[in-house]
Amino acid sequence: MSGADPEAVQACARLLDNAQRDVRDVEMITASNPWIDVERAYDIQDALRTIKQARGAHVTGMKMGLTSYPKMKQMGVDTPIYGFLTDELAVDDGGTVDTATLIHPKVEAEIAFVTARELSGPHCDEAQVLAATAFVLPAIELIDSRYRDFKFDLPSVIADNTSASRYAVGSRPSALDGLDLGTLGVVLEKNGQVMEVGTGAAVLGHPATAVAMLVNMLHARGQTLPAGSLVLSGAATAAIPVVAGDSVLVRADGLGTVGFRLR
Ligand code: OOG
Ligand code: MG
Repeated sequence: MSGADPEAVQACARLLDNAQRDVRDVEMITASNPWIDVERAYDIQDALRTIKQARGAHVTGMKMGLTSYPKMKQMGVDTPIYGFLTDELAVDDGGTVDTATLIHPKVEAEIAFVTARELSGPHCDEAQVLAATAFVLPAIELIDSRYRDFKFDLPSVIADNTSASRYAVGSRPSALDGLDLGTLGVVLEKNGQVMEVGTGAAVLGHPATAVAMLVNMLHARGQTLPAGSLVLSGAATAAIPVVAGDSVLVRADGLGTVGFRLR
């Protein structure tokens, strides 16, 4: 944490953790903390992870964000970012999410990877990711920025663990043989209606490229992606708002479906 006051980093992490637990939005964190650049923002995210682990949460994997043109355009931020996933965020395929625990949820369609081997940077590429992939799954990410009106700049959203809130993956793993993730189509439905359509190509040209970018970004912070990691490669569609009573479903070509309901 060179260059930043460790206590200030801790205080920011606690503020964001409390906002999530209290289901209360807060002002974008850089507004009152102009010292937070991208590096300091990842320091805050690391501190947030430590706080959650100390409370008993287990890290289940990682997520990439803002890897797709629909999302960059929607959020007005144009650099990919990463966050972490914990068991507390996991929702069963076919399960239910309680909106009383959420501020202003949105859902997006993603492709998830599960790795069989450790991956490390700095030169990880799409081929290495594909060779290390055990299987892929269709995924829904539910994002819920802790910031008022979902408005943030790049350091703020990184500090807030890239809006991570819930995720669900499909129940049927698919091997990569015979799949072209670069052209695969994904459909996001709400209450039986198609809301957004996308393709793997929307995610940096190929979702494995997003995983490789994650590995190289982790390397820059002295970390690797352990074997057995689940990685959400980033939304292939824009995100859509959801409220209690909605049900959402993602269909991905050749990968099957995943869905849940909000109450
Ligand atoms: C940031 C998280 C973006 C994705 O898949 O692009 C993200 C946000 O839009 O709130 O998870
Ligand atoms: Mg996402």
